[in-house]
Amino acid sequence: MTDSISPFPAAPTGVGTTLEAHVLGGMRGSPGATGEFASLMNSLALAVRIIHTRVRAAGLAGMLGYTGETNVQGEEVQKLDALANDVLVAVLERNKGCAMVASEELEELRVLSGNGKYIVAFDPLDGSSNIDVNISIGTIFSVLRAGPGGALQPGNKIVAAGYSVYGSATTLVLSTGHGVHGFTLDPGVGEFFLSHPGLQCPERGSTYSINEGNLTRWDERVRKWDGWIKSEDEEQGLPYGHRYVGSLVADAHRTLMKGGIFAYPADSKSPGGKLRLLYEANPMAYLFEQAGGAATNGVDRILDIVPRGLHDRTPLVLGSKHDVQAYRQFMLGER
Ligand code: P6P
Repeated sequence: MTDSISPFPAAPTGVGTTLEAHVLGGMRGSPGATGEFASLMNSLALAVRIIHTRVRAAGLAGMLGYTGETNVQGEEVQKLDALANDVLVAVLERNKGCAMVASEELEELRVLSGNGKYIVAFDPLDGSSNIDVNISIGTIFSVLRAGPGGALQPGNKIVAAGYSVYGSATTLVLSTGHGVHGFTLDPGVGEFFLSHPGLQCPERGSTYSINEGNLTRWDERVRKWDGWIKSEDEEQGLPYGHRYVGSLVADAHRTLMKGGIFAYPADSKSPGGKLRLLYEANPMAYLFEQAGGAATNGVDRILDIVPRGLHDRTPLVLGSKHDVQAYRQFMLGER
């Protein structure tokens, strides 16, 4: 039975698949699974649910605005940034499967009391500049196995990644290595229910997402690509429409769902790129590849970059395989 609203068949009882049931279902095929991984996924979902309530109530609870502190990135810390970070650390501290965390808001790696098997890297609240104007923001995370490399492992070692979008609905997009699945929070129940099973990034899209305000700061090859993608050429399906929210989670989510390309290139102001490798680029790259898309720094695969520090930055290009490949051709001077 498919009801008139949802494109997905509702369960006979009208009760959907919870995130917990979905993750546990995925574990059935893992001999020797201890449940530690599933428990970690549920802890992350709990943290997102708590942050959801704080974000929704922020305007009423005096939680908008700045703390007056500056973080390791040199950015003014918003009250909600600090709160989201505290929620994630507290929830993961209680989950003995998490050995340590790396956060945009923490200068150093935080070792937790549990000697668990996993490391979690996160941007607790991405899109800070949009918090006070009620534009979608989100939490981004990736999970690595604890090992010699600590948190400085390349993204190809990631075992799970996800992001939430605190938008018109709160959604959680997650991959544990078996495709990408979207869950929508039912605030009345306080549960995430499977709403977008098997998300696939279309082979090609029709929008490009980049901060055009940086045009004069880009490398000549980026400017050439930018001029090409907005040129009038019906045969090549151009121009693409321009969409840019300024929250990575929002721009990436739209690109994952509808296809197209998101790019935050290096520029004269941010010569190494603006976005952070460990807890923004890597989780997004993992998700896009799991969904059949692509993610590069313009030339190289994001997931193959070996981090040198917790807060490394990188140029980031995410999107449909066709569109990312076209961008790469400009970067290689092939177009
Ligand atoms: P700009 C938000 O502050 C953020 O870190 C990402 O979420 C977003 O993609 C980017 O910065 C926006 O940067 O320079 O376009 O405002």
